[in-house]
Amino acid sequence: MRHMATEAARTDPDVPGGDVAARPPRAGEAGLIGEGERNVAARPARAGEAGLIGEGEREERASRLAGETSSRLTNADRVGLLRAMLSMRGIEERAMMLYRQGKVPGSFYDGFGQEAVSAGPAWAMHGHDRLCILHRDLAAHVIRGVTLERIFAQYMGRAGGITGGRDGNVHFGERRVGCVGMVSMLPDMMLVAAGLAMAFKLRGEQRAALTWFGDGSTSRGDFHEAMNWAGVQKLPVIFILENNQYAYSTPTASQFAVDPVERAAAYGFPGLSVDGNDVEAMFEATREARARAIAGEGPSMIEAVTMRMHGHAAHDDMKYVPAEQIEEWRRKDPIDRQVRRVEALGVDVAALRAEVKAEIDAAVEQALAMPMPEGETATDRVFADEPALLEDGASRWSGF
Ligand SMILES: Cc1ncc(C[n+]2csc(CCOP(=O)(O)OP(=O)(O)O)c2C)c(N)n1
Ligand SMILES: [Mg+2]
Repeated sequence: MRHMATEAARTDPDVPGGDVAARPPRAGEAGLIGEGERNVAARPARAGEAGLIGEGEREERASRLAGETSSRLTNADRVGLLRAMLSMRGIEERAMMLYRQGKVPGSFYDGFGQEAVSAGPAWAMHGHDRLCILHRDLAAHVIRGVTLERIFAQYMGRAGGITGGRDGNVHFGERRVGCVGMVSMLPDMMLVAAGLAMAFKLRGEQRAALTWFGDGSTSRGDFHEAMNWAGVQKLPVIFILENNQYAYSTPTASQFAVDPVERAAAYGFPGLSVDGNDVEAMFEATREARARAIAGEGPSMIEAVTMRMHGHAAHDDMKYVPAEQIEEWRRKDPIDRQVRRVEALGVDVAALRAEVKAEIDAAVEQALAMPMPEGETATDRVFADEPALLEDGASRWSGF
């Protein structure tokens, strides 16, 4: 973390006065890498640098981050982050009710308790960056600019939803705000993000791609392929490992014998562990990783340590999760934590909550009024008959 912070300060184009977005990337930056650089990239990170961390250090690192705020965030950013997390929780709670009323077909997946994992990183990305968003990362869609009524319409399979009723609930991505449609084969979006980053590198563009993936994904071959390619090519990609302690009913202890953060070092780039319930810590870690990426220093893996507070989906009563574990994590709720920070700034959080609730009420009404798709349109947009390019999304951070 410290190492990365120093690196970012040297190279960060986001620092006022350090704007390098307009100039072409220098050789060795986003272009071809020389042998010497390859050797640097290939050596494993030293302990205490990034990558190899012991249990004690991990705890120390998490507690150090927990009390910190990022000096790069204005008060408006801090409130914006809280607002995005409140929107995510409010939308998902309402959608769960709609599911129970039979208005959301299939099942419903939510990210209750993980709101900081998507909000912090999405806030740190520029509108011309690209995102591949996973199933528990709703705040990222909201931050990019997907409207709430379209999200509800998506959940309910309406014509006005992002997929227009062709897929249910969380399998979506809005290309018009720079997001790839969610790939359900996990973690194939790591490869898609690596591909996007490869394009940026080949074109010499200073842009980055980011994707989230679950702890369960780290056991898959695709994870290793993406990590390897990103490391070899020094791609401008950010991998966010969403460690929520379970992959369906399998706890992490049964998933890996080696800390997945250490694996990043094995592929030649930094991995770091962050308190995933601290939205500002997640923002700061991602901001630093993005600065590294667009400076041509290659990928980063950020492990967001968090907890899946609900079952895998609405149909899962998660009786395999000990009650004490849930209780312990309830005390670390990411929204409560950000509320405390924002209240300390003198912001009326009750008014903010009321504003978000009103927005959700209006969005549900609008979505319920939308028609179901016409049957004869079912095969439209299933295949890419005409190329439809990704467009830019919202860029929320005040530092851009
Ligand atoms: C290759 C593949 N195998 C199985 C599944 C079915 N599946 C969907 S989510 C999931 C659990 C994933 O766990 P994790 O990666 O930890 O993410 P989490 O659900 O905990 O956020 C599984 C097994 C899938 N989508 N893709
Ligand atoms: Mg998981």
